[in-house]
Amino acid sequence: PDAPKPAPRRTDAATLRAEILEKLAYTVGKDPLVARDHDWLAATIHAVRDRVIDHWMNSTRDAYAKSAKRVYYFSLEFLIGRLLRDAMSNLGLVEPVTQALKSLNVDLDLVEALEPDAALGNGGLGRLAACFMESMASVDIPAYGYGIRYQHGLFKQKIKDGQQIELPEDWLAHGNPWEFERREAAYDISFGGRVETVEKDDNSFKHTWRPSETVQAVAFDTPIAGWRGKRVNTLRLWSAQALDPIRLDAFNRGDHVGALAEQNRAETITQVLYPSDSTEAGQELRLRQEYFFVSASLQDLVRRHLKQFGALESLPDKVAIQLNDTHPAVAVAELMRILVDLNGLDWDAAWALTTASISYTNHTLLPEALETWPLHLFERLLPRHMQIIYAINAKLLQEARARSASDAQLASLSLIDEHGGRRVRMGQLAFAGSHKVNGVSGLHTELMKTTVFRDLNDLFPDRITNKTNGITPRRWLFQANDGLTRLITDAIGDKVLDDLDSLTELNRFAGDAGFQQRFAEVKRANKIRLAREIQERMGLKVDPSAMFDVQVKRIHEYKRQLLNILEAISVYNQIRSHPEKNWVPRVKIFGGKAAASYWQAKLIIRLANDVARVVNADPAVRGLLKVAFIPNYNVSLAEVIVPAADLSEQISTAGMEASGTGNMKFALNGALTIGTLDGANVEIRDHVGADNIVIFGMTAEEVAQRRAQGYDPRSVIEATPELKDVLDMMRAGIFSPGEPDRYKGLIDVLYGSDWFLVAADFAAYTKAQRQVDDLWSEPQRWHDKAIRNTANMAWFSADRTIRDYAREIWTVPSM
Ligand code: DL6
Repeated sequence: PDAPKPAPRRTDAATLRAEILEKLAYTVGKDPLVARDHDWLAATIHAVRDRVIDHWMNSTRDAYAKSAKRVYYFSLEFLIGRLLRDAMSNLGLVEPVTQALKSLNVDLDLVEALEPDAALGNGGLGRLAACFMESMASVDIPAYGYGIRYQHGLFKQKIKDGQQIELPEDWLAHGNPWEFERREAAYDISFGGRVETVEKDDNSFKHTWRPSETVQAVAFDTPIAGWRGKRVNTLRLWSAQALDPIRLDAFNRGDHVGALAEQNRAETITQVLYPSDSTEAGQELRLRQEYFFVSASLQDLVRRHLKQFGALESLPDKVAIQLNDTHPAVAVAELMRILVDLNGLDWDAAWALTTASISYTNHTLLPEALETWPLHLFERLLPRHMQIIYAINAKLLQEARARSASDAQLASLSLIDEHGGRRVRMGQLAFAGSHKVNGVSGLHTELMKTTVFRDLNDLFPDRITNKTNGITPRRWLFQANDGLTRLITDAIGDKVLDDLDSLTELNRFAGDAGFQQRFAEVKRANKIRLAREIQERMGLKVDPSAMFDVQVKRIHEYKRQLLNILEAISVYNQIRSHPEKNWVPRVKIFGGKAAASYWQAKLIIRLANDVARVVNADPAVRGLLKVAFIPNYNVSLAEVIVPAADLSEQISTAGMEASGTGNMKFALNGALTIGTLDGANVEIRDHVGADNIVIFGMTAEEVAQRRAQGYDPRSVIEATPELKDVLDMMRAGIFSPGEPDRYKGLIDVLYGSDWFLVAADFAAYTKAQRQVDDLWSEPQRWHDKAIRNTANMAWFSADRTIRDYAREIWTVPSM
């Protein structure tokens, strides 16, 4: 702590120019005369990175010197996207770096577009983790993110003949200048084998795990800079390596392939991200990934704690472990193993420390996404953990019995599912091992209490708490929407950059004609940028004066992209049959990936593309309706799409979207939402005002009732001629010439069960869309509402969310 601090580096353009040139020569090894854009990118990142590192070291020292409590965010996914703009913006370097590069005839915009997206996540859950990392640094909480350094992130999506093709992603192909390998921070991670139990003198038992297989977890650290560089935290990602990278004995015997086999087997663990989102990924490899990163992270934080504080009894005073979903839930058993087996604590003391340190966030109620593992698999891979889970379960059931739980209640809260094949329930394990369990929106949290965790909630009524999600305004407003940010700071001053709550002052300008015009100009410029992107990527021309109506997110039946497409087809029919009407020109923009094995979702992508082909080519439409499915939706593309949207589609079946965070990004950037009362849409309505959002459809309660009553979609479809016409067209092969059965799978499900109530909400949705058309036809009213959306979204800053976690779950101070 007493070591000298590095002198702060200068941040003027001339200094940065000289440093970029130096990095180009001595780090990248290139002469500026022959340097290519990739080389300039690497040189720029290295120059910026030096400044990040100064803050990083100060932050790390500061946490140590203050003996601060640290937050450890355990997540199997971090969907971070690009880091250069984030780091420059948070450190106030955008202007000088732009100037420095300009003086070298290099265009920053061109160069930064070459940085690969770090796509170590699937969707909302992973992006939330990334926003939280930035926010924790911004509100000055010492924190580590712990996850996996996947060699290959989320697949690249290509659309070929209208269909999704998955291609491998290779973000590390050109190296990663942001990361630091820490060979010294490596841990052994074991699997398999058996447990030896011996009775000790005091009649207690000592359990020793004799694993059959061990690999090494090696740390790679990435600094994550908070706003104004106040704090820089560490994202520590683990990579798997064989203990003995090349077994020399085998190698010397000439068995070169055999010698590498062990290495390959070990490295497989961190090879790829599971491309599943809200769907089951039940593979042994997935469980290995989960245990691998959890064990490495716990060993790491326990080592750090012991080194600094000497004893484990103070663990919960200095350590808060947040489990992002159930993926890291095995942490409960692993921490118990570390405390009891490796450090000799007695069970009850260890349990008290474990539950006081750990807390868990639930992100879904979809039954197929609630993780369970076949008992035999769990036992084979983690035999000691299985014993620990049995012991935890025995105590839990004992406690429940003592409070006269019924057999049905015991069965529901047990960590072991006894229906069919026996399985370990990770949600119940995470719940039992945590002092707080949170949902991610008000509605979702209430539903947790009445559905999956009803019986555990009865037993521990103070445990469930709500922490509505948030997004970082730095990436999603300041960086992504420079034009709007300038307009806002011109109107209400720069203070908004540090105090987002002051955005509410914009309400004063909502009706101001001059402000509305400038607001509309910013939106138009963003739409022109997106139109250019669409033209370049897809060769499709779209008109920036038309309404940009956007639904971008993972493709899932519950998110109901299908409802949106069916409505678009219905509008197409009406434009053709009533050309005389005053149709509002719209561009329907879709984007999102489907899990590779999720056939219905892939069919929905195909339908969107087929409909686009027909509608876009039909002269009778006269350009009034265009449909664009933009391939390979990712964080960087979202940064271009979100600021350009007029209308944000958040139309999930009520009760099924835990929160949503895209909904927040769009509203903050001045899009109006058309949505159901689901997830955080409910709170968005409360904040922006019911007049400034278009809500339609069944509530979560009505959905539950309707399903309970026995819903008959066929009768609904038959009573809704516009919908029936659309389905008849699909059946006739209008969108799939020569292959009328292509969409049979979608149509049959709609007629047969329609679990997601597409048909039931169709009429309400079309009505709401016409309401949107009417509003669009009155630009002043539209702009007024759009401005009020931006003005009232500050509450959805991830800084607010993180402060809530800090105060109510982690008990750490925040700024
Ligand atoms: O909490 C982040 C995000 C929510 O905004 C989405 O509503 C929710 O669907 C998503 N959940 C998952 C769960 N997947 N699994 N397991 O991605 O979390």
